[in-house]
Amino acid sequence: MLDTRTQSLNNNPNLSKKDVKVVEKILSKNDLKALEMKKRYAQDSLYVLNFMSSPGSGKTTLLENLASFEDFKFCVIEGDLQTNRDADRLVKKGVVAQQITTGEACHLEAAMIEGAYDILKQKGAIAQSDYLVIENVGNLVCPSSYNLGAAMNIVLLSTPEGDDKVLKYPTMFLCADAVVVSKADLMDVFGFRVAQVQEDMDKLKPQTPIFTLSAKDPHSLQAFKDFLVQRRDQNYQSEHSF
Ligand SMILES: Nc1nc2c(ncn2[C@@H]2O[C@H](COP(=O)(O)OP(=O)(O)OP(=O)(O)O)[C@@H](O)[C@H]2O)c(=O)[nH]1
Ligand SMILES: [Mg+2]
Repeated sequence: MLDTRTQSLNNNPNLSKKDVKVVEKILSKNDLKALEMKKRYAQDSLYVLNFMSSPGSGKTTLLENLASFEDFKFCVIEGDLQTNRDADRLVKKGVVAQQITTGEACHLEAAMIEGAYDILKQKGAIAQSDYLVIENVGNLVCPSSYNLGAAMNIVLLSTPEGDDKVLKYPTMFLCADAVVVSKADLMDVFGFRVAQVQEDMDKLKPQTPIFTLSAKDPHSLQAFKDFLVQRRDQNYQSEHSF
């Protein structure tokens, strides 16, 4: 039984059968590793969140702000092409964070998570956390193709990026178990309409929760944090197949 991605690749006249086989092999290897990691998260009673968005949408800022909640104990795996800057920012907030530098790769893969996870485990951070947040490489395309075994995939869209992105980048927003509209304080400056995001998500993936947050307004974080706690209590597991 071929999944929908493979079917669409098979029907793509620009790809030869050989191309399709190669793509299938790489994806299935990552999927197997993601399954293995999912079992490890469960053994460690860890609820795993995969944060994805364009570069600069506010992923790390959101994590910095979540660090102030006492009932949200988390550690972080950071993905960037280069530098430890994001991990360093979180360490300053008292969060144990392990940086992965991917070099030229525009996404994280499950095998990369495994290495960083082992280090967090050695540091004792896994035992002390209820949540592991994976901050994926800033990119609205590639990370949506790689399963990391997370319980939830959370996609941020910041107001300066524009309210038309959901249907322009459907593969990413199809992954979303929740959408966060970030930088709400800039909404009027950029003429951003949350109603447009809602309308497009209703077409693409109805009933996906949408949160509107601003780093300038700590109260706006409360509902989002409560939602994450509730999802963990329910042991909600994403049904998205990558
Ligand atoms: N006005 C405003 N600025 C914000 C908000 N959240 C983040 N920023 C700013 O946006 C810039 C990028 O934020 P980051 O948190 O580094 O974004 P990121 O998604 O982690 O970026 P990458 O890791 O590079 O993909 C920083 O200058 C933040 O201060 C917000 O709610 N309002
Ligand atoms: Mg970041």
